[in-house]
Amino acid sequence: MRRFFAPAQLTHAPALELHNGGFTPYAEVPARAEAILAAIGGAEAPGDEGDVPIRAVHDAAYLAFLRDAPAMWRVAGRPGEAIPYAFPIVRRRPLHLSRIDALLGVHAMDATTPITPGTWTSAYASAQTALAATRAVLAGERAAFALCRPPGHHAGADYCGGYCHLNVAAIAAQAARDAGRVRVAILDIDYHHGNGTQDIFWTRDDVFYASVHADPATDYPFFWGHADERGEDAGEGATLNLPLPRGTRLDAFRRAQGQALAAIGAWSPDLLVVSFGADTWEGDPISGFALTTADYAILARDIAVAGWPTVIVMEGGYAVDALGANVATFLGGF
Ligand code: SP5
Ligand code: ZN
Repeated sequence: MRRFFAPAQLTHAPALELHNGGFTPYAEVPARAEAILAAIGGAEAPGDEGDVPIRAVHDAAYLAFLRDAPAMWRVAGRPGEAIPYAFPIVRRRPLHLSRIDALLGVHAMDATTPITPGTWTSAYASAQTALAATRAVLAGERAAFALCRPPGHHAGADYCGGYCHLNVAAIAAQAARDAGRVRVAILDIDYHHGNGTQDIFWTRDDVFYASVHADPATDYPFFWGHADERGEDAGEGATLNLPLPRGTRLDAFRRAQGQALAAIGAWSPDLLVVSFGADTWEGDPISGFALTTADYAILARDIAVAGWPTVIVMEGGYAVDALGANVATFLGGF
């Protein structure tokens, strides 16, 4: 399987994240990508398609913010990395503010995702990696892997969060649409619900979003991913959420993924994007499912037998020592 990665994706390396009332070491470390790269035996460098396919998903003001926030933070005299602390609660009227703290609140969904001077470079490269894998599949590959890092599925059209800045799965799906694939589906099997992807396609009937994830009643991102969220307007019925309890093992996960695949099959996609997170692994330090390394081959085969052209993008997975084996095993199932 062709696989893609750009070294510039390593530039984003926050030291700390604010979580559970204190600063802890940042979980989404560059070593994640290096571990995967070693396990899969390297990857091709993506090309550079510029920002047009990124702007097809993300707001221009948000992209400018991602580029400018670190300098604004510095100019404001702040030490460390840019982190928001005040958020415009739902239904506040839109205000056109310029203070860095206000912008951080507008463009972030949490305080666990610092923006560093290397963030834009890494996120941009991660998006190019997703696009390269998408082009490979559009050109006839049955499946291709984008070693995206930073990940993407928590990022919305105009906000970051959950270690994500640019929604690489959405950028891949949109690029496939713009290349003429009429019906695109996204299967999200990261431990966490992909709130950003859901938001981006919430009212659209051209991209189906199905997610298997930890119940948001107990797990981040809390405010999205409940079973009754099904999309709205033209997108009604084109979103499927399958929350599972902590402790979930292969059988229940596989059943839920099968339900997602059946819904995607009924919808008849021209191309599938898989948001793959290995944070469903039993030893993940921030998650609560109990999949084993061998389970990933079974889950991958269930997806592969459907036969859709498939772009696999990397999302979460924080047990760095096991990450390479988990990802390699998943890819080996295709
Ligand atoms: C892409 C993805 O998997 N994002 C996950 C975001 C989860 N954020 C909330 C949980 C933060 C837990 N932080 C643990 C810090 C350990 N140093
Ligand atoms: Zn995750």
